[in-house]
Amino acid sequence: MCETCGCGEHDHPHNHADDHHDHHTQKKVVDLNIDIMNHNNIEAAMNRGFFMGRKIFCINMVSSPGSGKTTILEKTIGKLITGNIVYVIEGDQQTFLDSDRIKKAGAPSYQINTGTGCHLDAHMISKALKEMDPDPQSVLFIENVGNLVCPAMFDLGEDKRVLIASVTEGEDKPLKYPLMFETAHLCLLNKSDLSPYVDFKRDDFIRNALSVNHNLQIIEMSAKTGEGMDLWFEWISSQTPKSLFTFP
Ligand SMILES: Nc1nc2c(ncn2[C@@H]2O[C@H](COP(=O)(O)OP(=O)(O)OP(=O)(O)O)[C@@H](O)[C@H]2O)c(=O)[nH]1
Ligand SMILES: [Mg+2]
Repeated sequence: MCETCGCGEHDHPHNHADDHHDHHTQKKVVDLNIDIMNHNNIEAAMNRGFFMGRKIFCINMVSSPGSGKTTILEKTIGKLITGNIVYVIEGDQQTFLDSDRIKKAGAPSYQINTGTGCHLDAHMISKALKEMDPDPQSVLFIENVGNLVCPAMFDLGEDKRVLIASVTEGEDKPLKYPLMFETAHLCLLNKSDLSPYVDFKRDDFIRNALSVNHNLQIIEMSAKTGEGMDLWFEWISSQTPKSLFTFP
C-alpha cells in the first residue's frame, strides 16, 4: 500500500532514511525505493530517446482531479489539428471517458486505466507508445491521473511538465504540494471566469507558487471563455520548432 496516498501502489519513493527492523517480528524491512525509481528513470530516458529520435514534442499535463486538463486539451486540439499531428495518452483510474472526449475533439487517443494506481509511470508510457506508434514531428500530450502528489515523482520522459491549477482550489496549494510546483515548467491557472464567485487570493497564489519554484511560468486562463488560451498556444509554439505549429 502506498504510504503517500493510500492508493494501493507499491512503487513510490518513501522517506525512510535507512532500512530498519520491525522489533515485534524481528523481520528486516529493506527499502527498495531507490532501485524502483532508478528503473522508472531508465525507462523515462528510453522514452526521451524515442521522442528525440522521432522529433516528437511531449507535454505531461498534471493537476488535481477536475482542474480542467481534458477541457484544455479539447480546446488545444481544436487549434492544433489543422496543421499538426497531435496524439494524447490519457491516464485515469477507470473509464474511457476522457479518451472518448479527446477522440471527439479530433485527435488519436490511447487510454491507460491504472486501476488502484494514482499516477502514470514511464513503463506505461513506453507500452502506450508501442501501441500508438506516433508519427515523427508530432505533438504528444500525456494527461496524467488527477492527483497533486504521486505524479510529481515519476519522470515519463516528457520534454515539459505543465501543471493545471484552478481558482477553486485555493491559493495555498503550492505550499501544501510543493513537489508538483517545483517540478513543473508552466502553471496554467484555469477557471479565471469563476474568480468573482470564489474567495481565491490570486496574488498570494502567485507568490506561493514562485516561492517554491522561482522559474515557474504562470498563465491565467479560462478554458470555458477562452481567456488566456492564446498565451498557452504561444507558449507551446515557443517551446517547439516553428514548423510544427501553425495556429490559426
Ligand atoms: N467554469 C469553468 N469550468 C471549467 C473550466 N475548465 C474546465 N471546467 C469544468 O471543470 C470540470 C472538470 O473539467 P475536466 O477538463 O474534466 O478536468 P480534468 O482535470 O480533466 O479532470 P480529471 O481528468 O478527472 O482529473 C468540467 O465540468 C469542466 O467543464 C473553466 O475554465 N471554467
Ligand atoms: Mg481529465
